[in-house]
Amino acid sequence: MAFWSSMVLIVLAMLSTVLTTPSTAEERRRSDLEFHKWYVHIVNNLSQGKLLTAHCKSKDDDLGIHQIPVGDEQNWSFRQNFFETTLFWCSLAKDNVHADFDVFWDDDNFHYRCSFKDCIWVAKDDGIYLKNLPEGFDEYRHGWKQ
Ligand SMILES: *[C@@H]1O[C@H](CO)[C@@H](O)[C@H](O)[C@H]1NC(C)=O
Ligand SMILES: CC(=O)N[C@H]1CO[C@H](CO)[C@@H](O)[C@@H]1O
Repeated sequence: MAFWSSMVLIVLAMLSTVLTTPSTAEERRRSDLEFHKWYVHIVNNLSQGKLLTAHCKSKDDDLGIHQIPVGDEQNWSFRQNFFETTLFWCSLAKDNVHADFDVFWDDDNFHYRCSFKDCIWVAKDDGIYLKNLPEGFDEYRHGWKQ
């Protein structure tokens, strides 16, 4: 009886170790990233000298309206805050079309594309691309809307 109850306790102790280890690894990853500095870039790669109008915001900051000439960019940096999930979004416009989308959020697949530092959004004639920095190509992400 005592033998079986101690076996049960040992098994439970082992299980709880197995179940809690990933969460401490996750916490460690989060504290590594907590004071991590990120850059977001909005690049105008439109043809024919078209101006790109960008209006980007977070919950706390309105970065204002920027007119970005071809070949130029708007960029800003910030430190990620894991206690209030950091999120930026933009409204981009050219001619009579626009695209509204998130430009920074908390997601490993997204952070990977930024090489954990530079999230580069490129406006082209056919839509908005996100640079996949580690793999070296531009991924089509959003179309222009009327
Ligand atoms: C940020 O944008 C400016 C143009 O507004 C550019 O001159 C500068 O090189 C950019 N910085 C980075 C780190 O890309
Ligand atoms: C940042 C970026 O993607 N720049 C490209 C803009 O388009 C020209 C060709 O039209 C490319 O050479 C640049 O690399």
